[in-house]
Amino acid sequence: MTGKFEALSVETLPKRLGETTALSERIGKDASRWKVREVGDGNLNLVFIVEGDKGAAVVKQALPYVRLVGDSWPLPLKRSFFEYHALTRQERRAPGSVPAIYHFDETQALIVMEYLAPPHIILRRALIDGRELPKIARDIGLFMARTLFRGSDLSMVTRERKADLALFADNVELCDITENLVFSDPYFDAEMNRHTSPQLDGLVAELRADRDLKVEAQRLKHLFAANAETLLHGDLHSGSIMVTDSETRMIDPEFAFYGPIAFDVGMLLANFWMAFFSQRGHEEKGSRDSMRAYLLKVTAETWAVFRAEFSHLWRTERTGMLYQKSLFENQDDRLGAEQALDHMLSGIWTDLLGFAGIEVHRRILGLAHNADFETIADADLRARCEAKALRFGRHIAVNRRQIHGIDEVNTLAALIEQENRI
Ligand code: SR1
Ligand code: MG
Repeated sequence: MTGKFEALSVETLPKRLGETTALSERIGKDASRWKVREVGDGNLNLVFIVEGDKGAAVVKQALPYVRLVGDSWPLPLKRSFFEYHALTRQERRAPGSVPAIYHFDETQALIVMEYLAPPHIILRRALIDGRELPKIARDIGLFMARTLFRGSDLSMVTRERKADLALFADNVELCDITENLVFSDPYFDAEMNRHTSPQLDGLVAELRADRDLKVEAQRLKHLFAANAETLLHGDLHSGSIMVTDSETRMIDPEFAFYGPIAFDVGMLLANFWMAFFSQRGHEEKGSRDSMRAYLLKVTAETWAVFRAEFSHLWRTERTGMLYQKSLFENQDDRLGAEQALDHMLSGIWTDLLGFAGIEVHRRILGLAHNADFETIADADLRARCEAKALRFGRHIAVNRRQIHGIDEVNTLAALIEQENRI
């Protein structure tokens, strides 16, 4: 396809993409027989599943505005360019962890990619359903360690990393969404905010008047904006991951940019903790005790896998200009390298707690809520779950420098979850 950008529709897609060989060779050449469904349920884009005689593929197209809000909020099409380039780098750095890419059309802002057929399901949906997936901690922990290590100056040729940093620095508008929606809006009466009201009104007022919390949120925003450490996924929540019992794939990295390693890890763990706090709202068919225990185990295991793989890469692939081996191993100073690694991991730990706390807040107080809580129909019950998550988020964000291990965080989460107050 060439020419001016035009949004696809179920009706126009076969005609417009019928000549795209990367698609037709894969799913079947007779476009008149293609079956097309629009399945996008995210906040930003169109997503089509196209099935032909031979197979199926996904066509994802950016719209020139935020789908969730409408054309009153313009958003550049170039996010599709960043998503494409992030996916190709993630595939290189963590093979098999993202959908295969078949075709990219920059003008039409569309990516044709592998269809992850059922039983693939969005991870968030699976967690709401109470499914205990056996592989997610390991797969996501490895994905984060590999992409975040290999996209940094610990690994890359610094000239290449700087060129890449310049490329992704143009993803300004999507960073702007995060900068405002995640780090600032939840803490004042921003126009697009909403929360479960009136149940949470008192707590929301308390959080907005909480000076320590606001200062911490801004310190984290500063870190997010100023610490261009690695190529992030940028939006690694449980809605950006597709799973089966045996497979895990990360999708939707359109928010990709160079930022702090701890951001991806913190956002991801926050989504597990939110799933944990929301379980009380999904007990119509029986207790979720086992699911709660599973979710805390997943956070601990994800962090352990991340640490172990990051440490392994540190020892075996540290070829970049940071902490170079000539200063340590090559002088027979392995301990020095280990000391620097400990220092780095403890910095990531402290910061991820901050990012996680803030992510919890924005999903309950800001514009973009998540289905874990939103699908709890009883507003009083939902508010009780959300209030616990908000208190937990505040604690880990503000006290992050005094919290030294994941067990401590999970003990706190379990205690707060047992509390009986709004
Ligand atoms: C207006 S976009 C709102 C949110 O959706 C995306 O998934 C990101 O998380 C963003 O913050
Ligand atoms: Mg997304």
